[in-house]
Amino acid sequence: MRTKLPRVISRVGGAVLAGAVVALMAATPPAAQAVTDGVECETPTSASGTAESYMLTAKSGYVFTPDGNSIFMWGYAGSTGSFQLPGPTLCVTAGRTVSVTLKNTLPDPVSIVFPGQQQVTADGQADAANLAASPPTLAKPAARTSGTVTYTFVPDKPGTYLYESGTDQRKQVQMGLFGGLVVRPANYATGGADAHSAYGTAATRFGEGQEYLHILSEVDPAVHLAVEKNRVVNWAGYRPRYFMINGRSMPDTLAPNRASYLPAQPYSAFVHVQPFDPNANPAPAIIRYVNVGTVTYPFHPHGNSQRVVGRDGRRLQDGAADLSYDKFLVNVGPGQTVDTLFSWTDVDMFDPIDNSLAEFVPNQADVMTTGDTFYSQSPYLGSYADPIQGVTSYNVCGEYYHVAHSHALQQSTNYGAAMGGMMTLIRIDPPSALQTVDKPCN
Ligand SMILES: [Cu+2]
Repeated sequence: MRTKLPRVISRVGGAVLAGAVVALMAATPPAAQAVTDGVECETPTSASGTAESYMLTAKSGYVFTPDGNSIFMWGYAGSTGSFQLPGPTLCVTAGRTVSVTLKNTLPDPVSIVFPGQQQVTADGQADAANLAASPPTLAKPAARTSGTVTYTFVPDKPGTYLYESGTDQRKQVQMGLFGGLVVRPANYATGGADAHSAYGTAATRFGEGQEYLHILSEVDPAVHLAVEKNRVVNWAGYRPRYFMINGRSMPDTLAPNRASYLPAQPYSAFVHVQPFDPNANPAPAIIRYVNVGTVTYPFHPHGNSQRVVGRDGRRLQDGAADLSYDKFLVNVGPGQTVDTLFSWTDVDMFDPIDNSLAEFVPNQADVMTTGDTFYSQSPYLGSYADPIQGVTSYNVCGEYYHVAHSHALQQSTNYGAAMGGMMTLIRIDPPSALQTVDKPCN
């Protein structure tokens, strides 16, 4: 975790991104609202100690893109009944029975397939693919316009998974029929040393309120327009123009959960961490990546590496041996999930000489101090003092921001316009011991 990022990348990224980040921070100050980010779990329609049920309704709606476009989509609505992208995040517990009832209002038969789950039943029968059907399907579909089907399974392994339509997948997954499935370890809620972890182990613990899910996807608006107008889709001309995290493109990725101006895109992709603090914050954040697109997305945060602890719902281990590893850029393949732990470690705040918390001087290459940036002008994280005269200081409490984005840079665009797409910001707060009374982090 203490590996420094390659400095050249920080420099190049910082130089290119500084202007846009300044503009974005000015337009979207996180200070202005209570930040509600991170995983928001769907409320089950019923739950007991051993089972929980969900209701998903396949329906159509529209999502907004930052360049003013509005795109016709299909999606799974949750208990609110409102169309949303992606579908509700289902947070379940290993060993407990999960039932998902799918109600279809779309003009095509649709289904749900749960990759990585075993012995899934559909309406009480063993679920199975039917590739001879028209359209071919990997799971029992709900009939067009009004069908219903109930899938049941018992997740046996904690980790990050996706769910998506198993029917006519090229079309239906592109149209938006997908969501995230987080399987928690059985001891998640019961406490103990390994509680609040991704895999029920101390090495995969993460901080309270520090859980993030990034569902990565792409949109070719021509496909969506064809489906909306009931025309034949020209798949030979498939070319995605929008790239999304949680159904949003930068800068909408920064807005909080359930931002009122994104009524069908409820999930933020903003990440908010504190530096590793041996006294106050002993666990890192977890970022769970899910790729529902057609190509690999090389995703990376600036400023620090991530610790890859799981892939496809499996902890990286070999018997007792921990096979997790630090990676600056994580390639998330189509259909794959990757679990990473992330914390801010570019901090020399614990002074071993006088055994105290020291002020943190960030590396100059990490600090954008060109005279008019959002940064406070102080090289000290944790200080809000002395912005130069005439310069507005945009930050809240001495925190700063790094971008995180797809390094396939055409995926960090909105219809070709740079500084959009599959991109977000990571906010790093000063350690609590360095926060000041008059400018507390919120
Ligand atoms: Cu970058």
